[in-house]
Amino acid sequence: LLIDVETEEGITGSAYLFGYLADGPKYMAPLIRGIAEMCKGDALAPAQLFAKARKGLTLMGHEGLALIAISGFDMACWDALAKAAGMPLAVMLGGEVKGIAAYNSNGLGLIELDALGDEAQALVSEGGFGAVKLRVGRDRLDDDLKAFANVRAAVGEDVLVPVDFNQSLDVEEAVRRGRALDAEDVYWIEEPVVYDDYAGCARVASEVQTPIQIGENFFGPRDLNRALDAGACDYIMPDAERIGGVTGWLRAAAIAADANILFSSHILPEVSAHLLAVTPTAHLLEYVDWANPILAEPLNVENGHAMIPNRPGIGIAWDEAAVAKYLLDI
Ligand code: SMN
Ligand code: MG
Repeated sequence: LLIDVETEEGITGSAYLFGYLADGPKYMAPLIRGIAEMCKGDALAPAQLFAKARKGLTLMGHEGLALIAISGFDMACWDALAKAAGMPLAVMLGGEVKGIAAYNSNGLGLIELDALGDEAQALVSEGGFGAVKLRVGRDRLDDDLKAFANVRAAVGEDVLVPVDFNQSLDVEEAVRRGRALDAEDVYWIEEPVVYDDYAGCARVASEVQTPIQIGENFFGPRDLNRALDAGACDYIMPDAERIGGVTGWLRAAAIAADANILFSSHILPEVSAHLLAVTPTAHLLEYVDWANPILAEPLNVENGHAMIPNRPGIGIAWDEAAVAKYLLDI
């Protein structure tokens, strides 16, 4: 879902949200239009607009879809502000334009076991990545182990290989599979159980040696606090579209810095690169090329690093011909 926030001064701030479901953008668009209506004529002060939008929706609950919409609006507002200042967002936030260490997350889904090796090799060589993520949670533990072995054999010992269960296990099975994976060189185990079971995830984290990674489903910085209080994880990877855009991310980054916990990103690599540049415990950027078909200048990756573009704002501009081609009437 592409968002353009127009200012009276003529600067347009842009951001996009990942839709998750085929109908995802249809649920999100009316909320964003409502927020825009609420904030029309206000000063371009993102922290203030964030608070106003959140308060405006709070009687219906300010998490879930509401926070996704607020996050999208917030990112577009920050983009406009950085463009007005003539600075890349990272610079506007006190950081610098640089490369951010990344892993390639473009593939390695639940495909044929025999196809994983070739795909892993291709993912590592495009862009010189030092890390690549594998999706697991096949019907049998044995097939997860085979999947990992195939990827490891293809990429060699020096490439980091985190695995992602996408919440597919119950706590007992997560402990069983986690312990089996402890015998392998797995960089992290991501979302072993349903995203809001912090107590269950804490049991997995205490019984499994491999670091447990969660965070793409933190709805706002408070969820990060709750997860840390519960001892649910070793690493975190908030998603800019759920943590509260730029405004929410900065608050989450402060909490993570205090707790000294490594902070990666979840999808949305274009804006996440800027944000990781000012995250004290920055870890790895999740690189996906999913927005490339509609971007005039896609994010560059060099030597496994996502290169923050030296352009004002987030540095995204729509490829208008591609946008026209894919337009939905919502
Ligand atoms: C993921 C899940 C759903 C949509 C995008 C990405 C996955 C990840 O959990 O971490 O890449
Ligand atoms: Mg994940």
